[in-house]
Amino acid sequence: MSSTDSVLDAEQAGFYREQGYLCLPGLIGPEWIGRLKDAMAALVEQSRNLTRSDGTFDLEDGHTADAPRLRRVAFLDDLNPVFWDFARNSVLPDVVADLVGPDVTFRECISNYKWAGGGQAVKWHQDIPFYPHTNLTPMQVLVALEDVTPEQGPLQVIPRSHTGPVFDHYGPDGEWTGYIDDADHDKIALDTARELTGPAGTVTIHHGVTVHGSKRNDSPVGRPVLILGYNAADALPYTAPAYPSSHHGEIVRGQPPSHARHDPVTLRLPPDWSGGYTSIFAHQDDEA
Ligand SMILES: O=C(O)CCC(=O)C(=O)O
Repeated sequence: MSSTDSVLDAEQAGFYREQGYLCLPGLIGPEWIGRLKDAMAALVEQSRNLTRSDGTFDLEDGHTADAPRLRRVAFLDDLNPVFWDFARNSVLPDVVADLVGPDVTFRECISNYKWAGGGQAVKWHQDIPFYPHTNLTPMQVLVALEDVTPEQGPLQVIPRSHTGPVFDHYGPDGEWTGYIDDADHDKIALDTARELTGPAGTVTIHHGVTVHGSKRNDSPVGRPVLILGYNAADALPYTAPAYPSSHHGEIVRGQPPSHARHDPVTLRLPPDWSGGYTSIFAHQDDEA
């Protein structure tokens, strides 16, 4: 797929390189947001009769048919064509191409609902330990489907933490936890955390090494976000993906890679996800 016009200016791309994140308020217009919200609402309907989480639907405690409470739905690009259309044909892959392109690979499309009245916190973590690649270009893109205020548990990032180190996401007992142990918190400038808020359609992007998390949503308003993973096409994974949808690894801008590019970094291997993955919420809550 050929490249299209630049979306980001040099200052925005420079900010991402220096700070390891970017916040683009209201980047996605109401037409896309409306289509995506309809598709997300249809998934909530589909979840009503589920009584337990599976590899696709991740339910919060207290989920019932009458009052559904979702933490996450995965494999969205396979569940409804609107999500794949968005992942491939919206402005997002162009934004990613501006940061690490021109050749861009799609990795995954999932949603976090962060339900009103107690939606689960996400503990401090980095993404690259979940899916090591030959280089550090993998990034996560969050698209706010509703307005996000500080009360709803917005994404928080630690500026410049993408320069390292990469922390262990295993606990002292050697079990995968999916978060950075408290013992390492004094090595992270947590007091510099930035809360990324904005109107529906706001897009945030964070680098795979950026430390990030979000607080519990005790507000009466949900905080549904779509999460899309992309990377430079010359970043090749060497462990099983958590969410191997039919589009995982597809080139969405530019050309397929002829080489794997390596960054000089040692990454501890995550558990083998080839037998199935639940969600970061389940691991962090020790349910997995
Ligand atoms: O939804 C959030 O606030 C955090 C998203 C995230 O970091 C994740 O799901 O890995």
